[in-house]
Amino acid sequence: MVTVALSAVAQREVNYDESKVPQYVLPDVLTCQDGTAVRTKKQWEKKRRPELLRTLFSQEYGFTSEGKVKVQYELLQEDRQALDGTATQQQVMITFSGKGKSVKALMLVFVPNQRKGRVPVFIGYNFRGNHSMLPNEEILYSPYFQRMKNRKDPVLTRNNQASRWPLKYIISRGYALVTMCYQDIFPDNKDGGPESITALLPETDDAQSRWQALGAWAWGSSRIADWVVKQPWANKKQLIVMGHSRQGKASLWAGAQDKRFKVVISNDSGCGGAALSKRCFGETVAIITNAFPHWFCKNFSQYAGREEALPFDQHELLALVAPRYLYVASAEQDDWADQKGEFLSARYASAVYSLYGLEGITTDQMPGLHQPIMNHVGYHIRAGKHDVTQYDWQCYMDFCDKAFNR
Ligand code: GTR
Repeated sequence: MVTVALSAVAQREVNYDESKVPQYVLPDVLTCQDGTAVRTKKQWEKKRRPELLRTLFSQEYGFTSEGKVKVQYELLQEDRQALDGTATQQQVMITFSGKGKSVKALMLVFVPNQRKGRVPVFIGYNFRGNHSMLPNEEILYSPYFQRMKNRKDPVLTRNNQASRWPLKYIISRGYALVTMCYQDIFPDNKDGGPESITALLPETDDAQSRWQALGAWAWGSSRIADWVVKQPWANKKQLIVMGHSRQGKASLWAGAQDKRFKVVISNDSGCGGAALSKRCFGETVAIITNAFPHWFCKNFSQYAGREEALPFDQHELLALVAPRYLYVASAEQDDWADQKGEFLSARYASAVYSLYGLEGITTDQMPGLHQPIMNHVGYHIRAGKHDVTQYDWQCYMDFCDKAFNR
């Protein structure tokens, strides 16, 4: 049993018992709010998809600002012989400016040197800064970490999260990777807003549905994509957005909004990501909105302890990716993220893929460990804990190879 610091509303034990999952009714992804059944792609695209997107904007992640900021990209460093000569590495500073303020974010880019034509590109945030991905001294600290006064802080240790980023392996399979520290876009704490990109953009009138960190992180992935599509080495029709855990939530939300992401990958994203909220298994709306009041819009908190009142569930977020490729992954020991809820969500989102004549996940039975499903919707559960492993990457690249006929 896990106990988490919770407010009164959330003070109850976390449920890890399948028999205690409440009876729940999921909204049908193919039935409009006015009761109309969606039978054609046109109805989905013109009516149901926009209405679902609106619901998620207003009730969960907040509205993405439609305002514009000035965005400048500056190449700070290039090494054409990185990763033992297999890749070209670039460090590119992004400066966002608006309302008389600016925010800096640093991209770290790896492009395979051996390539025939343009390559597919993974876009994914790292947690602990660009310096956490490899030992090399020339990797600049991400702006969020540059601001840290104590240069001896252990978080500044190089290479401390390298296992999540098998760079040479990714390059050897012919994929480019563009990463950035998510904290550069929105520092991950309840007071992060004023230092984030949301402070540069016009605010929406309604404070309840105003975007916060997840909305900002998703927006940031799209700004990375804006740069990537202009690079001579990038195949702009083969962009992949990938994220782990809170960044899995953000990658799904980015993929739901930005159709340039042709493959959308959620690694152990859990509550507020791929997992169905109405199952109340593992982390719940009450727990997450309490622990991370700066992630979702304020409206989402009204469903704390009242998941049955949610007018949507996370399978509808996943469905917004259709007919593009979607992949959801879980880890055996990651009960907190509700593996079954993640699987079922992908399963129910698949109804929209059927509408397009595409095969999603067509069984209610979760596959065994290390038995990935790779249709237009993919899913795997692997042994081990909440993490990103080489196995996860292997599956993602196998899936993308299939998606891109490589
Ligand atoms: C946990 C949070 C999860 C997940 C995770 C992570 O504390 O409860 O929803 O996002 O953090 O991002 O690693």
